Order: sequence, then C-alpha cells, then structure tokens
Amino acid sequence: MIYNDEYETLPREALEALQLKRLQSQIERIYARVPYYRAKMDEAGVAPGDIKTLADISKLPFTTKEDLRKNYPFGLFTVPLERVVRIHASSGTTGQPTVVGYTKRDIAIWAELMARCLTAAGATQKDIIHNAYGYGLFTGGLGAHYGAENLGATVIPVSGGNTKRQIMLMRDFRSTVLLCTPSYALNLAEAMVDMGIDPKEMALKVGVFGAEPWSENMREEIEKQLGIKAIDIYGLSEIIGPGVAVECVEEQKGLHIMEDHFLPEIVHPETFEPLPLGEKGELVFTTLTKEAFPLIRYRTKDFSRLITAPCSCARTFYRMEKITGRSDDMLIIRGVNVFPSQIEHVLISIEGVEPHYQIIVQREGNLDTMEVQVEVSDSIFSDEVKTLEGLTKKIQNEIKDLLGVSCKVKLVEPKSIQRSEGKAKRVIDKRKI
Ligand code: DLL
Repeated sequence: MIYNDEYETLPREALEALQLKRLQSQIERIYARVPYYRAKMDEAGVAPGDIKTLADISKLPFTTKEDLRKNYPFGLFTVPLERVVRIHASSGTTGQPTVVGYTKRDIAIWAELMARCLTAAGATQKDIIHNAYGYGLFTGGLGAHYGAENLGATVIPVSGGNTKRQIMLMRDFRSTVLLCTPSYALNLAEAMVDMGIDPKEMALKVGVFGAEPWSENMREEIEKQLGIKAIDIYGLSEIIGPGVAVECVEEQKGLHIMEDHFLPEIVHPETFEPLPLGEKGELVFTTLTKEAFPLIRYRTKDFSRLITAPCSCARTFYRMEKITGRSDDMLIIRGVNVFPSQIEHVLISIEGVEPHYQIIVQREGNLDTMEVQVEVSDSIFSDEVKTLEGLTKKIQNEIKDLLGVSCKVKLVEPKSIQRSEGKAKRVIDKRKI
C-alpha cells in the first residue's frame, strides 16, 4: 500500500522538476530571511539565481552542527516565533542541545510523511499502534504519534520506560504495530519471556524501528524473537525527525527517501566533494519545503549510499542503504576504523551469544585497547571453562577476520549489560575521560 500515490510514485523526471522548483524557492526564502545564511552564501560567491539545475546545489555551502550551535537557540529560524507551533531539541553528546522549530504546515507535512512510513511498513487505519518512542523534546514520540493519528490508526502513546506495564498494555490492547528503537524491541522481547509470556502470542505483526544503527543480524534476531517483520525507519531532528526515509515491507532492502521534501546527496567524508550516485559516503540533506527551520546541505555524519534501482513496491524515491554508522560513533582502534554495527553483526551470528553487548575502549600506554563484553545464554554461561574459552576465541577470531583488529572478549552473565529504553549506549570510550 502507498499512502500518497501521487507523490510517492512520481516519474523521476517530474519528481526532479518538482525538487528544482522547491529548491529554488527555498533558497530564495532563506537568503532573504536569514542573515547568517546570506553571509555564508555571499562568502561562497553564490546567489539564489545561480541555482539553475539540481546539480547546482553543490555551489551552496554546507550547514553543520557547528552552525546550529552558533545560532542557538532560534537564530536559523526563517519565521517569527509567533508562527512556530512546536519546538524539539536533541540533547547530543556535547552539551548544547540542537533546537528545531515547526510551523503548523511543517507539522502537517511531518504527519503526512510519518503516515507514509507507517503505510510502507504495512500499517493501516485498522491497526493499534504501540508507540514506545520517547515523548518530549525527542522527535521520536510525537513525530510518530501525529503520523499514526493522521493514518487513522489507534495510537497508544506509551512512551519509553516501565517495560512490564508496556507489555501488559500491549497484550491487553492487542496492539499490532510496535514503534521503538531496535534495542528496546529486544529488551521488550526478553522481558516478555521473563514474565512468562510467549512474545508470539501477542497480536504484533510489524515493528518500525529506528533512531539508532542496527545490523541485519539484529533485524533477524528481532523478527525471530517477536515473530514480526522489522522495518527500518530513519530520520534526524534537524531535518524533521523520524520520517525522512523508510523501508517498504515488500523489499526491506534500503530506505525510500521522501525526496519530494528532502534532497539527498552523498559526499566524500573528508573532502566533502559530491560522490557519484551509488558510492558510499556521508549523507547530506537539503530540506525542500520546511518553513520554520529549513536547512541547506546539512551534513548528517551518517554513512550510506543511494540505491537508484527501481523497487518492486512502485515507489520511485531513491533508497538509501541501511546506515552502517556515523562518523561520531566510528572508533579508531590502532588506526583501524571500527563501527559498533560491524561488531554487532559478528556477535549476533554466533550461536549461544545474546544480542546484548558493550564495547569498552581504553588506552594503555600509547596503545588503544578494545574489549567487547557480550552476554551469553544461560546454558553456555554455566558450561565448562573449556567451552567458554572456545567461544571467546571464536568471537575474537571472527572480529579479527572482519575488521583486522584484535580485541579482548569478555563473556558476561545473562542480563548483566544495562538494557536501553531508547537509544542504546554501545560504546564506553574511556580514552576521552
Ligand atoms: O533519532 C529521529 C528518529 C526517531 C528516527 C525515531 C527514527 C525513529 P535524533 O535524535 O536527532 O533523531 O538522532 C538522529 O540518529 O543522524 C542517525 O545517526 C541516527 N538514526 C536515526 N534513525 C536511524 C536508523 C532521531 N534507522 C540520528 N538507522 C541520525 C541508523 C539512525 N541510525
């Protein structure tokens, strides 16, 4: 099913014409209204009239988190505050929050995009949607909520936390769709078993999971444990929140970007030169219709590549490959780039290993060391020392084979690693402390 047939299946030529028209008017508006952007464009020697084709976007300067910080809190808004009906903020890891604002129209568009995403995941008006994304300044809860209501489904605005109560409500209300982070989905599955409830007896049929990177193996694990389809949804507060891109249930392979509202680019992560279609690099977005807080060429720090091949679901929007990580999460261990999602991929493929892990990085002398702590199943944990040693070696070897870096592996007791209620914290980097 497609929520907005007219736009989601536009032939590429018409889509690109629409994107260009929207881009031009967005740039004109921003140039006229935001002194900071005007100064940046003047400095780069580019005027709104220079944007004659979509490729001309590369003439425009990038926007980064640093620009947002300098204009904290409302300096990049293009409308007076009286037209802003909602503010969200993401805490980030480095102090000052990133603040974003929405007009009534922005909220309406966001609600449509989220309704499109839920539809792509197979949800309809008939569904009961258990929304366990956090409500509050985080965009997950309210963003998904408005989308689910827009779809006409029944929303349970349960937010994060209080896991046992969530499970009881989910069971009693016969919820059919689960919205939360993938790590919380696993947490829920485990808690159900602890409560003596077979997850498969729930009425759940699909989950729409995002807000953090998760591997294909993690998807398999969630699908197996909960007996549902697990769909990936992507978004970031700066661009709108959840609903920038989503997988379709038909393929579950790559996330369709809502290209009538956001223009994607992939740039080289160090030179920031635009890369040819299909190459992997940093994802950059320009908003095409945002009123209160438009962004030009925002560098997301997320790594992906664009997939241009047609999709069996009939959507014409390009897909972005499942995110493998962000430059912020990338660990450099003795010169080797390591993403937590690669380690996750290895761990989950090994029998007896549970999908709960943490990576601890330290510096001993001048040498970086990485320790992977991972839970093992009850039966393995109580097994002989020899079995545990064998498993430790196996994990070490597989990580070494895939990443070319050696690490310590510590098998820990079931349930000893802290469970997440939102975005999981996978890495403890003691080098920075
Ligand atoms: O996490 C918005 C969101 C809420 C998306 C609910 C999906 C579902 P922020 O807190 O601003 O917004 O964090 C954005 O989270 O730049 C990515 O690094 C990461 N991220 C979001 N979705 C995915 C995903 C929300 N599906 C940052 N896969 C982004 C991998 C994701 N990473």
